[in-house]
Amino acid sequence: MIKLYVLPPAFGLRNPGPFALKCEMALLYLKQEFEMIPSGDPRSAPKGKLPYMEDDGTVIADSELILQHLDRKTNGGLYGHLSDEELADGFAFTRLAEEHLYWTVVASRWLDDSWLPNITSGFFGSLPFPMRQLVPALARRQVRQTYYLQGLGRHTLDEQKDFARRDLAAIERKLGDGPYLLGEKLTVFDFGIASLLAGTLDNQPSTWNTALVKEFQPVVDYAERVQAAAGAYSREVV
Ligand SMILES: N[C@@H](CCC(=O)N[C@@H](CS)C(=O)NCC(=O)O)C(=O)O
Repeated sequence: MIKLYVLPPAFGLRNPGPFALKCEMALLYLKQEFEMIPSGDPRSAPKGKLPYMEDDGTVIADSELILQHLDRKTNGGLYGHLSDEELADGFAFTRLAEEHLYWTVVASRWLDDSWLPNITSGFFGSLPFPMRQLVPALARRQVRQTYYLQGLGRHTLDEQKDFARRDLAAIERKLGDGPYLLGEKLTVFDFGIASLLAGTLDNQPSTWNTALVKEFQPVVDYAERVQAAAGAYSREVV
């Protein structure tokens, strides 16, 4: 059976990692049998990040490589029916969401002083004192450095928000009237983009990034539509 190693629930999210939720949606879409295994510390993952997957002795780390593996395993079940133009659009918008907009989600959780207690309780709550104080502070310093190296961390908060708004406006325009990114059909690219949006829309309490996404109602509706179609939600659904 396929094993998908993911972050444990946090911030009111059953699957707080957008990259893991994307893989969960793909596994459901492909009707694969799998089990999700909460794994507290990403440092123990093969590439130091979650998710990673084990499939019959093969270990695959990174959500995009997981999707490539699943596509090969199912003879093109994820990408095989898409045109070159659809693939180009899909990968370009995935990069926009996962490699740019994503960093503003990270910053809105980790670098906002008022949100820090949620990071401490959500990710480090099981650590004994004084580790519960020290480890989040060290991890936060690393996030700040990474955000600076990525580039967005060099801008004022207002400038960061406007970068994110331009990403969200691009997604809204690309969606147009279509229910999904590429029009009428739900594709693998919706899984990654909607997972990222869903996490920032539903993390509790909300962040400055949540408020930004809510400025774009068609994008909010899209995130909801994809989660319903995929049968997997970021938040706890009762
Ligand atoms: N490109 C990776 C990104 C995975 C990623 O950034 N995962 C986060 C959780 S959402 C993580 O493990 N972060 C821990 C770290 O960077 O130390 C993928 O698509 O799987």
